[in-house]
Amino acid sequence: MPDAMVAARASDAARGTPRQVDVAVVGAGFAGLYLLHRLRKAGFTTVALEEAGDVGGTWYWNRYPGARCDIQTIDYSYTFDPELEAAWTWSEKYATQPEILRYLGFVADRYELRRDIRFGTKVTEASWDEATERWQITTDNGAPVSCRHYIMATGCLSAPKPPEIDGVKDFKGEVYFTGRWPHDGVNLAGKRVAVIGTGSSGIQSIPLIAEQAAHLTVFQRTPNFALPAHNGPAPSDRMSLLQGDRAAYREQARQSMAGVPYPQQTAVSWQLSDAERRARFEEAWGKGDLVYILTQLWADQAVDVDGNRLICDLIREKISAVVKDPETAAALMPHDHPFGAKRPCLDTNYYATYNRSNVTLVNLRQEPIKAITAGGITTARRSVDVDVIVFATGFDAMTGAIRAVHPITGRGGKSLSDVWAQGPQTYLGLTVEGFPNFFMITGPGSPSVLSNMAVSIEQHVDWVVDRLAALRDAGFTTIEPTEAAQAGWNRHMADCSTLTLHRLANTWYTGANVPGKVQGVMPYTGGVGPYRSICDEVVSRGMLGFRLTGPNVAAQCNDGEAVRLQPDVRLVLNLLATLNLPPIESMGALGARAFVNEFNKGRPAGRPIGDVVDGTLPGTDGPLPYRVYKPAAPGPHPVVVYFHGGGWVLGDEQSDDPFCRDMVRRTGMMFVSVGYRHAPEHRFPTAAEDGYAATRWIAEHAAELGGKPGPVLVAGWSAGGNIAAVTCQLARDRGGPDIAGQLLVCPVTDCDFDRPSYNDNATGYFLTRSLMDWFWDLYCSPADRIDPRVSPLRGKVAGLPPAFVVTCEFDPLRDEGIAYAEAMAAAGVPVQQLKARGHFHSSFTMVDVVITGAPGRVQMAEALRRFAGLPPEVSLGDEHSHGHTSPGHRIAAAAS
Ligand code: NA7
Repeated sequence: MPDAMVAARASDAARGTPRQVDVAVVGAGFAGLYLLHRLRKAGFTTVALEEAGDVGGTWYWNRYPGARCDIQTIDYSYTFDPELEAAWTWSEKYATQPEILRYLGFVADRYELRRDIRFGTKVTEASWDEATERWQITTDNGAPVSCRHYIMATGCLSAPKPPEIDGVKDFKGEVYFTGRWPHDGVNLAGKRVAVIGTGSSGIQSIPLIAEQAAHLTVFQRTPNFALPAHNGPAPSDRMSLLQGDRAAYREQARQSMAGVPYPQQTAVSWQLSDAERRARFEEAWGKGDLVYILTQLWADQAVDVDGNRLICDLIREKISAVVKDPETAAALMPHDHPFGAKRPCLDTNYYATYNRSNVTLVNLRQEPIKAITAGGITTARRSVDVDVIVFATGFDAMTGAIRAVHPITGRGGKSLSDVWAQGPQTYLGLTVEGFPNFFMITGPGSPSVLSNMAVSIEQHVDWVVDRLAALRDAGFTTIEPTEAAQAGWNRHMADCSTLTLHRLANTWYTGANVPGKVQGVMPYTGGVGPYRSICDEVVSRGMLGFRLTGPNVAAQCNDGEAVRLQPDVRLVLNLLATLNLPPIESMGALGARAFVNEFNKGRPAGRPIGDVVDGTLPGTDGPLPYRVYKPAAPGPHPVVVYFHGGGWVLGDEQSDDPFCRDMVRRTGMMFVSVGYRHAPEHRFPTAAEDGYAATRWIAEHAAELGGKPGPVLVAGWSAGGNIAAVTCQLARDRGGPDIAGQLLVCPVTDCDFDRPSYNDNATGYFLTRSLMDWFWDLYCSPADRIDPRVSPLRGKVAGLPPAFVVTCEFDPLRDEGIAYAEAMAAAGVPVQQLKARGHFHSSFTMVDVVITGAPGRVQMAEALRRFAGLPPEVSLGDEHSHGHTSPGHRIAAAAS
């Protein structure tokens, strides 16, 4: 039939009577198939619109040689039906594309899903009709569809990216895209082949193409980390875990960070010797498992550049051990991104392929492609004649399939492309404000591609279908997220993006692979388990952040943000809640001290620094212990006198060890942590007077301690912040010592419990109102509480050294810290404040756990250096070590 006739017939159909369904789904891959099954079981009428000729999604299109999954297949499977699990056995650890496609066909048959799928059908437009509260969908094949709910199950990597290279049309040979590989295969035997691109598709296909081709030339722009898959039967250790307790295995995957049941690593890299690290690495290398090597080496591997660099070095060693030509080996070694920040690959014989005489690597960093010509590819240095060009150049990921494929018009004629012009905005990665009854499975803002997709897909589908059923049962016909909820999710996304190193690489995760695309970390980096718990919490809090309406029911809108805490603070607090600890104040002072000591033992040691020296100094009534923390660089360094936290009752000169070490590394200054005496044995004003006496002694003996003579600085956290603040007032009033600046982190500044933060954060954030009550009772009689030596806010605040005051949103002490900063500023003291959003009282001292505290500590270090008259450089940790501007950071900055 001529094309024009087909088009005419299609457009006739498009004008026909719409087919009415409850739910229309786009896509019949992993997500679409499970959606159809669940929707049907929940009693909804449905249709799935699928461009391809059969089910499979990604696995329908990506048929290039060597295409396989790279999550172990026993994990990359549906888990919703134990009978389905029993009915299917995978033949390999990593199944091939044909086997996965057979599996999806098997699933479609088993649940008779094909009858609700319209194949060969592309959606051409989708619009929300306000009057009928339905989506109107037109397609290029068959009648339009009218549906109450519209669900995109379009996958994250389904819109291939154009090659963006001049001259493709001039090429006279064969052209293939890995993502659109011909169904009946391609004969490459005896041909000169070019592969452009070395992502997963390139790395999987190159060894097999090299075996067939007369000559293969690989055009590599960015080298990638690849690990041997060691494919074969499913590993017996994983199989026995699965078979031993299938339900528990699956549940652990659902609660895990990446959707594969591996535990959280606790050992940090600097606690392990070189030999121990190498042994762990070799074990991981031998396993051939991406999720294992990405998560099981050491706790800081994915969050800290130093911990990550150790792995990069070890992988580069492996590359140079395999690839014989040193120049080729060097070109294959990634240096521009942390391991895991760009999607690493699993391979079979990838690096060894470059030892073949019929394979050439062209390093496009040294000789960019100038053009594709009739006969081949011309770079800045050579022309390569080829018969075939294979583009393994990737996808417009995450948003491409949703945004670019067809116009989606929501409420008030708003187009999704316009709404997302500055980057995707979603609530939970599932919904978009202004687009009622519209859902995305594994959309931007969901863990999707940073997880085992099978686990994320099941979670998303279950959540969406359960919600649709609940809405229907309650008489609601529309659901839409609110502006506040969506803005909150975007802030949370930006907070999460500071947790991991993904922001430090130019990848399809950030949109950097598509010229002109707005950049930012698109998948949710906070982990599968936490994400699931947030989705569940949204439901348990009355569909928080959604507006629900229906013709015969009152509209419902419980507006608010799903997560206001920093992601790691949320994890810490949830963990503490599950421990069900007795309140510290119920333990008595001795019991509380024993508890805190025990608690601190479980925390990793602080990072290595130059030197740590213990000593004692003469206090007013006898010796006081101190601990000196020295930077690695040769001194003398300015001296910071530090006072630990603990409510004047708990802690000692070692208890804020990780914080002191971190600050020493960042400031390049020397910290002297003082062991002042504690209540109830030594009540007010002992701690204050000890603090002042110690500061005076340390200032007088700075040189002996290895520090720089001259003014000192003071710093402290919590009750230690109180002592630091008081010390500054006493030093001003008692003729010295000279103090160049004060860093007050969540300080106690006043005895008044009436400020809002004491009520807002009275419980639930570890430091409670009742614990503060107890501390005050042990330290200070009611009559003494207004004394400025314990309530410095009640003292004279003029003439104090410049201050940096840190307060945390979810801290009972927040408002008194702010009040002290404001009072000092009003009195003419130079004051800078950091009001830390989403943080709690311990955020900045839990250095090893609350990763999102790092930028705050950078600011503290900058302030201390400024007070000491040092140039502003501080060690920032991760952000700048790779010389990247981070898209994630830009978003985070914009959101805060
Ligand atoms: P990827 O991972 O996006 O890889 C695409 C590759 O193509 C990558 O090496 C790109 O280099 C390269 N590329 C893209 N455009 C060009 C141009 N214009 N010139 C030269 N080289 C180019 O896609 P894949 O299909 O391999 O894998 C996608 C995902 O599927 C994978 O991550 C797994 O999750 C499964 P760049 O790195 O951008 O410099």
